Amino acid sequence: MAIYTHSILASNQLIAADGDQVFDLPVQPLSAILLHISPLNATSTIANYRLLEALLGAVTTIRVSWKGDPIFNLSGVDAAALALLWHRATIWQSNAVETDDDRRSIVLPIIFGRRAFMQDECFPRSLKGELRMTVTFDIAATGFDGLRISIETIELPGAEPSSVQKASALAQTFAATGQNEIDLPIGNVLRGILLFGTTGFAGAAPAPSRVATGGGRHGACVGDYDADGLLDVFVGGERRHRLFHNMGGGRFVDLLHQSGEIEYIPKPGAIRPQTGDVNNDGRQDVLVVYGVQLSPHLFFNRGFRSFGHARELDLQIEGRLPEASLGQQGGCLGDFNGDGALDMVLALMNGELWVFYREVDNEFAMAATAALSPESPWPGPINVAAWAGEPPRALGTCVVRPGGPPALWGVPESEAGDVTIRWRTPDGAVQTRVVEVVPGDEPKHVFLGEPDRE
Ligand SMILES: [Ca+2]
Ligand SMILES: [Ca+2]
Ligand SMILES: [Ca+2]
Repeated sequence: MAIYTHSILASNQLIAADGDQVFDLPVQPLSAILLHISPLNATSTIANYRLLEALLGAVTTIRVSWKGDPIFNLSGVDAAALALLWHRATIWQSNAVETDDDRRSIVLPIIFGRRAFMQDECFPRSLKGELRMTVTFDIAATGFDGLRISIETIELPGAEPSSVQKASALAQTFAATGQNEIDLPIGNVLRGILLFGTTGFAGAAPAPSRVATGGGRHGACVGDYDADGLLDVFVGGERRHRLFHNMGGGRFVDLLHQSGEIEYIPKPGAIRPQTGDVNNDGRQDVLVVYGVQLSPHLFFNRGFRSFGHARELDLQIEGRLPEASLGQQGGCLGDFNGDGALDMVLALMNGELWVFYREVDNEFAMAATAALSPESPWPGPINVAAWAGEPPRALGTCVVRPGGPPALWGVPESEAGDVTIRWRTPDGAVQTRVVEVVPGDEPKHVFLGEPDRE
């Protein structure tokens, strides 16, 4: 059994002066460090209510070294780019507005494998004092009045990693346009290169998007509701909802008013919609959950982005689980028992968690799934599409992320047989797999980036 330990090395520690701060790291195998940076803005100067980049600018360097040998050596901005773009880890940002202190703070993850909590990818056990973290601050340059930091670690006692991820940066200033060569590090297996420029966007002024959600809080989900291969977006909101149809070329048009009952049945107060084929007809449906006193709503997609209210699965109409009408903290769709039929989980306002396993006629519902393997050479997300039947009918595009939930396409009995699953890898190559989906069989699983597993 794997054990995870969470330690707090520094709690809201005041950094009074610029320069190096050194912390001894735990001796247990180390998976991740969370660095919480909270600047002080005691004068409440609005100019010091800074964006992420300015806040990260207060951290000149984060260096983790073993016996003086650097394992991780990046600036705050580089570490954030690595976490966001490579690990796909969220950088938590919190905002505080107090009478005399308006400020933003962030939590920056530093991960010693491709992901946190991986027993075979972390920094191995060390002796006390061997593994150290040095953080260099330049608070003066940012204009903050001071800075507080917290440092937390995730350790995996007993882990015997076979690899550890090191991270370092190569800063390069290009004097001329055209071809430029950069010497890459030697001596280690190179897992990847993250390239980003600090002046590359000088000429591109941000322009407002043509689509807008309007006021209030919103939640959104993507789905290919007309199965044309382009991902559309349903936005559920505190005040109103939208359904942005993807016209291609980066153009979206709100076509909620031409999308069937999903236009007028969902009420204001939706918090986090979800997409999924809940009736295995090969068309992507929508679940709307509410932060206000309403039961959730499910909408079956008739194809062509036309939705009908799934009355037979409606908790309120069916008189099931009256507590759900007090609202939900959240909800999701997923095949939690592996029978090929999407199930629904609701977290109710009273804290209860309910799972609704969808009943299927046979032991299994007909479905094909695709997941991006954690071992995949591509960090994702990757768009993946499926076709079933003869002639082939598009079942729509889905998005998969490494280690994330699989895309699931239901297949109706009339279209039993070969299901073609197709995706494009980041190098531009199109990959195709064909699986056979027939009544009574278990769902067929395809793992992207892992050719031998099925
Ligand atoms: Ca579409
Ligand atoms: Ca459906
Ligand atoms: Ca299921």
